[in-house]
Amino acid sequence: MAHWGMFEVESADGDVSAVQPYAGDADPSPILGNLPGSVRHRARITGPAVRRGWLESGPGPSDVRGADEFVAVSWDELTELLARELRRVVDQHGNRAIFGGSYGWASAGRFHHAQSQVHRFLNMLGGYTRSVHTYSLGATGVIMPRVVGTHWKLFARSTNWDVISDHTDLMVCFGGVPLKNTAVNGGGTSEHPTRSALDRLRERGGEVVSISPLRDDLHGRCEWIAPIPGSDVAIMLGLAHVLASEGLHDKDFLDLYCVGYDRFERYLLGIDDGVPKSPEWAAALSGMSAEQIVALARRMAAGRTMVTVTWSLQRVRHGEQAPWMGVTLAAMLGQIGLPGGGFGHGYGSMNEPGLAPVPYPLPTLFQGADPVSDFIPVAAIADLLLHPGEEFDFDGRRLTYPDTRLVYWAGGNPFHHHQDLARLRRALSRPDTIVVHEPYWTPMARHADIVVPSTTSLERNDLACTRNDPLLVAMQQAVPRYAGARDDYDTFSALAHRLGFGERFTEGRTAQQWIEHLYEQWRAFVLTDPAHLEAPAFDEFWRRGHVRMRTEDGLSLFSDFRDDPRKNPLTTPSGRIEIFSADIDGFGYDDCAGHPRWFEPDEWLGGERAQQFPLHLIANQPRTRLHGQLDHGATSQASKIRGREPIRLHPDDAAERGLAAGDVVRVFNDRGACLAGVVIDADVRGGVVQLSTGAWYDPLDPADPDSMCVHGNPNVLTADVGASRLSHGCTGQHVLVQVERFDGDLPPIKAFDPPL
Ligand SMILES: Nc1nc2c(c(=O)[nH]1)N[C@H]1C(S)=C(S)[C@@H](COP(=O)(O)OP(=O)(O)OC[C@H]3O[C@@H](n4cnc5c(=O)[nH]c(N)nc54)[C@H](O)[C@@H]3O)O[C@H]1N2
Ligand SMILES: Nc1nc2c(c(=O)[nH]1)N[C@H]1C(S)=C(S)[C@@H](COP(=O)(O)OP(=O)(O)OC[C@H]3O[C@@H](n4cnc5c(=O)[nH]c(N)nc54)[C@H](O)[C@@H]3O)O[C@H]1N2
Ligand SMILES: [Mo]
Repeated sequence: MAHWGMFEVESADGDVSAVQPYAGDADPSPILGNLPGSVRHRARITGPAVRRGWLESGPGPSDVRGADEFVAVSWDELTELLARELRRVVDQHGNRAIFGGSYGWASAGRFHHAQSQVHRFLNMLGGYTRSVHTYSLGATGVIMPRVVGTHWKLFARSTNWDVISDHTDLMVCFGGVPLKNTAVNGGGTSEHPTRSALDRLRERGGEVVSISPLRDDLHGRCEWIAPIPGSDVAIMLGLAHVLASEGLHDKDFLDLYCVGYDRFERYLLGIDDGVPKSPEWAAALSGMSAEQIVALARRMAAGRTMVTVTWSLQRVRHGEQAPWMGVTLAAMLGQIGLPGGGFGHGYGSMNEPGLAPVPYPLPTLFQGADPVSDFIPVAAIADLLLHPGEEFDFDGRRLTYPDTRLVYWAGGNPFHHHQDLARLRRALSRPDTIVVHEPYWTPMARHADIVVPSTTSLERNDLACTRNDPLLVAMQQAVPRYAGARDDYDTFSALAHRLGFGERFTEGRTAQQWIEHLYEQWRAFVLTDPAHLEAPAFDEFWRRGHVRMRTEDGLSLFSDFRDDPRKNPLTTPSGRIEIFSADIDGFGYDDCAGHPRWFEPDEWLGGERAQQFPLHLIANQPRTRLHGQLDHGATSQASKIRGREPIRLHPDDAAERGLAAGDVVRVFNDRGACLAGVVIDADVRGGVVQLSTGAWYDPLDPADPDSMCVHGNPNVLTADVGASRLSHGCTGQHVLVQVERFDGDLPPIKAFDPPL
């Protein structure tokens, strides 16, 4: 099992030679094509390594990280060095000086999950400064609990795809329903139902409207509307204005199930600010016509309508507004909780939304509690390192960045996930020591002082399952461990023994004993469920390869709340949907108000900055891989152009710049530049270019933090600013750029060659 699906492998010479998708998966992901040859790829880390400057001069800030040589050390030396350094930092600076960063997707698998391992280890060490929320859902994770009492239930207990196929008349999809993203689910997935669910909806006569800068964000027949990126909230307000002014809004629903509609309506109608958020107003901002907006609003009110918002719409500045306004629009239609109506967040963002949940807890490695109270919103990593001691706002609180001496990373890649990589490189020069566990020489591993080689999931046994998939899977080791790589668990066990808490960390179990233990804990629980399907003893489970769990089918999001709002209130302060939040209003932020509203984006075609950088770059998720993982694999490499990441442009934008398909271009703004390979495509809106994330950062001059990336990583261009003072969510999805042909000698791609 991988995050992108279930499969079986054939192996030869210690590597994967072929991959067969699970027979029960009707729509397996092309990402599986990256696996053959991945285990023994030259980008693997062969053994423990320490940066030469760190080894020779000891811990301390350094601006040669990322450009230095490495010295091979033995595992015993590595354990000794690392244990001593952890002890030093804790004794001299306290546990809060350790940032246990480790945001990232590492591998599927419940036991060898790198984040669980590193957090458990650091908790037992006495704690660490941690991060909260995700790059995926930074704004949603803060705003939606305040609006509907939860954010995870929006996905885990979302309206089921079968219910949508059977009941929805009109699906209005902000951000489309990109099939490419449904390949992926955190922790894995055994089925991919989105394509067939949309087909069945249309066969029944249902209609789909996709509002997105890219036509291929919706597969199959649909009405494609391509407004100016970043204008979605204005469009939703325009639609809401039609509903309110034509009396098409459901006043009973708003009275019974919501609070604060009146406050919001004053804003909508322009009563206080003199600016009605009319279809004409929305048209001027979005490039849609006012007639189009009026007609769409009337259609939405005429039948069973589902409003969906992809996660990408909140990965921008003011990212709170799109999901909040999406819920508000759906509340005005009055169909939240009805089959096929209401609101959805993340259909086409991840496979999970629309899949039936498992009604019991999953096998989970206990991480313990963190004795340190300091934390940061996850996307504030560079701010943390650059501004120790400074105060910042987060979700109504005033917090302080601790003084970080040691960064401990296992299972993620900040050079994939973070914005403004030049700024990140400067931030990474600040701490005394950076430790990275990685199977591969990613850019993050190259910026480490202590490099700890990890196994990949193919080299070890594990258990896999997720909260919205019927299968609990035995992930069986496919190939022997590569060279000097070790399981993260073994590394942490050795360190814990050296530091005096080995027994507590391991509880005396080997990895295989842990897997069996986690399974048996789960099994004991499942056996108490009278409706459970199967729960064989461990040996039998391991022989069969998987067991099938019960799922709750046919869900409609918030139907229990709708059925009985007194018995099943939302966990908001009012128990209802907060169209107006008195709490947020009370924070007095200038970039997030008490109700959803339009804020002009920083990076968009409607603003002044577009005169300097006239193309809107969409830095979305890659079709050919998961983030930066296995960028060297066959599926990912097949999409590259002269080794560079493809950038898609509209034919008019290409013609204006004299570009032909297959050209290499320099993509740039005032933060940085990268090279990319041209694909010309009329399915991209004019004025928009699309360059997915995930090409490994490959600076022309590794010693220069501002160096051009020769490979096509869009995060050299994106701004490192939070969504707002409320959430500080990641804003990497949008950035303004200019593009010009690159006629110089093409620099080689060095990202996959190990450092000296
Ligand atoms: N511009 C822009 N930037 C974005 C986004 C965007 O939309 N636009 N999206 C953001 C989003 S939603 C996300 S989730 C992030 C993703 O960012 P990340 O999750 O950090 O990216 P990955 O490449 O998946 O990094 C996972 C790393 O774990 C390593 N790994 C795999 N297995 C193991 C293991 O067993 N042990 C250890 N120690 N390591 C292992 C892999 O080799 C890989 O390098 O990116 C964010 N960045
Ligand atoms: N193949 C693949 N699938 C993945 C991942 C991966 O790396 N590879 N990563 C997974 C992860 S961790 C996450 S969090 C999810 C992310 O899920 P999302 O954030 O939803 O995914 P994206 O592909 O970044 O964006 C979806 C689409 O939104 C559209 N869009 C962007 N800006 C705007 C806008 O202003 N308005 C409108 N209307 N549309 C806009 C873009 O055209 C884009 O294709 O994807 C998951 N799925
Ligand atoms: Mo994500």
